[in-house]
Amino acid sequence: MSKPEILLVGPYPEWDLVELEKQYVVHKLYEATDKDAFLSDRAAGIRAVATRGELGASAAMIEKLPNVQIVSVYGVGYDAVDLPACRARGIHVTNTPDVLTNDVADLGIAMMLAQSRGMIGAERWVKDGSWAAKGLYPLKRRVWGRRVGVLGLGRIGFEVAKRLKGFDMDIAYSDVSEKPYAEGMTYIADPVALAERSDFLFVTLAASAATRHIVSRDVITALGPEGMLINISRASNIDEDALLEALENGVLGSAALDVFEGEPKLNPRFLSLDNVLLQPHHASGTIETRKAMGQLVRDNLAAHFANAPLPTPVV
Ligand code: 8YV
Repeated sequence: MSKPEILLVGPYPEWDLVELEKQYVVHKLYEATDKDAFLSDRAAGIRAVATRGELGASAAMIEKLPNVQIVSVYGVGYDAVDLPACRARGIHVTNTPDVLTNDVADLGIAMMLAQSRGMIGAERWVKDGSWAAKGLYPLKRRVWGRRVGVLGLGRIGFEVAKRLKGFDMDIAYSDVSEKPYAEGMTYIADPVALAERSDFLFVTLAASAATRHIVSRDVITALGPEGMLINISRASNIDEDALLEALENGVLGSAALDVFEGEPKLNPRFLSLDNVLLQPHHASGTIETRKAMGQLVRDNLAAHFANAPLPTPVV
């Protein structure tokens, strides 16, 4: 039997590519200079799309692929996949939940600690000789015992909160409803009220049209000049213009961000701020997790082509 043809939207690690190429003819969209011509030449044969969380699959792309049956996302977030376009054509969509939850939560905590204790600047202080020349590093802010808000108590938010308990923090959360598993945490429905009582605010909710700019100018202002915003979800959850303005004017104390509008070409205003910790969207970026994500992408594709139930369907 001939191998099914799949479209790979962005690069995967070599170990995944090797495995995919054993089962499928893989068309690498990211290598094409003229993407439209590349798609039109191959469109008829393509039966599956393998993409990444931040790359997704647009309505325009899906429209160009008349025989596509499944979009398999390497990532938990599928906000960049046009779900209505997929639903309209009966195209399945799968993602990679659970396998990345703990690593994403770990990076969020690391970002909070690194930023609050000024670890990046502290390393520079050692390496550039400031320690010897100037003496002690400026004092920074404590983490343990302080007030923290978690916006979105889903799988990742819950794992963040679990870790925060280890720092004896006073935890509140906001979500569409109170969660029965939120033991020892205060429920505050309104994100502005949540920000008002928080020293640190984690953004951990799945992005959708409904959550766009949920971290509004008002939320950012409520977090205040001593507050820190930590985003390990999607940039679209935050009003980025309001965030930049607040960071530049001291309306917000600081931010630790793994995701940006237009990434990887983020707004250059971020680069000149000294109250931000910037990360290259790598919260799920461990070898262990990425291998599990790649396996789950392949498991979903294999199940689809075997007419078996999909392990992690979204649609
Ligand atoms: C990316 C993510 O998919 O899980 C998500 O939603 O955004 C990430 O895990 C990952 O960076 C691979 O591109």
